[in-house]
Amino acid sequence: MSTVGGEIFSVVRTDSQTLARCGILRTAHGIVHTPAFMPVGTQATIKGLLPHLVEGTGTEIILSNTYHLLLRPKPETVAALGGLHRFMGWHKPILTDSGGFQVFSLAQLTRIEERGAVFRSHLDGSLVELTPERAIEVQELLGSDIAMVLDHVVALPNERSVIEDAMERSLRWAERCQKAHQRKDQWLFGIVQGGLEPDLRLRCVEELVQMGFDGYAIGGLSVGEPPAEMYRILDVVAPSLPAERPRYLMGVGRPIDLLEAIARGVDLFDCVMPTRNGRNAMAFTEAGPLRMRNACHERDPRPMDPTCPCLACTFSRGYIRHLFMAREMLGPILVSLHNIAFYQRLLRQARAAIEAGSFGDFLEEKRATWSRTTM
Ligand code: PRF
Ligand code: ZN
Repeated sequence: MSTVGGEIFSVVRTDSQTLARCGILRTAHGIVHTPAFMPVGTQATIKGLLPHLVEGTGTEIILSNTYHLLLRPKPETVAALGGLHRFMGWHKPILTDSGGFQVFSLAQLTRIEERGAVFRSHLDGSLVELTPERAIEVQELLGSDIAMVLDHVVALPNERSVIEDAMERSLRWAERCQKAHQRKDQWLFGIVQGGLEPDLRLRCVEELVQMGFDGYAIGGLSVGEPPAEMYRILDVVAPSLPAERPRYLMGVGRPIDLLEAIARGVDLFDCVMPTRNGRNAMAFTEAGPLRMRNACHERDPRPMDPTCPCLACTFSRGYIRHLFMAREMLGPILVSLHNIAFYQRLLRQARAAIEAGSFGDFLEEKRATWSRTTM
């Protein structure tokens, strides 16, 4: 089969009904089949799950966070212990986010200066500065396979002038990140900002592509806007990015959002939803979400999802409800595991539909099923 692209990424198949594509992403710790979903390991752990359990779901790449590891245990400590892969016992690809988003969502008292972001640690209140150069240094110390540039993220809705200012600062920071970046075994992705303004988004794409990154992320979405607004921006941004480079939609999202974005040409995703909701007793299933604390599960012998091959689905709904009611740690563990397995199976199905040239039909079917649920 003919392939498009080169060293980092090859498109192996394009869907005939949509802009969806299947690809191979190559990293220093192995390949990733795209479209791919990255479970989130914020603090160098996918909460509650051992690496082999995560691997058993079909996960080929995970995400971790510069912001958290910068504050604790510190990147120099991780480096002294052999880098992030050895530190956490995950030997497949890792992408690290730059801290841009976490500074704006978690840190108290943020001051954005041209030099960088100054914030108070959410742990001990100490003042920390994160410059583009430090964000790269931290990610090089962690030794992730893919590093992200430091960006300036603003909440939506917001004034155009605020969005424009943050987008332009993100471009200047991206340039500084590119200059600072040295590791030859680590890819560096640019991040497209520009809110819900198509012309700002396109200007940002043009400038980033001019600089030339290994891959391109779409940031600043799923930050308070309705899903339809996000899809409208993806319609503009995704096709304007170079076809032979991976496209990553940051922090998205619900199962349906992933499929809608894949149809628009996105290759890579991360989201806390499967693990966060799992810890909170919400299980994703083919038939819609289940709330495992609900009394209706008390004597239910069925697994959460009878079509799911995961380890958690060898147990009954009644047992999992009991674990949550008794506040046993196995409850959050099992539902997190199941939810990651659900996401990975969905992406396998999406890849198979693209291979078959029928992703449009697959998406239509899922839209119809899930519009009747709260997924
Ligand atoms: N920038 C970075 N990380 C992110 C985002 C962003 O805009 C988002 C927005 N959904 C999630 N994570 N650096
Ligand atoms: Zn399951």
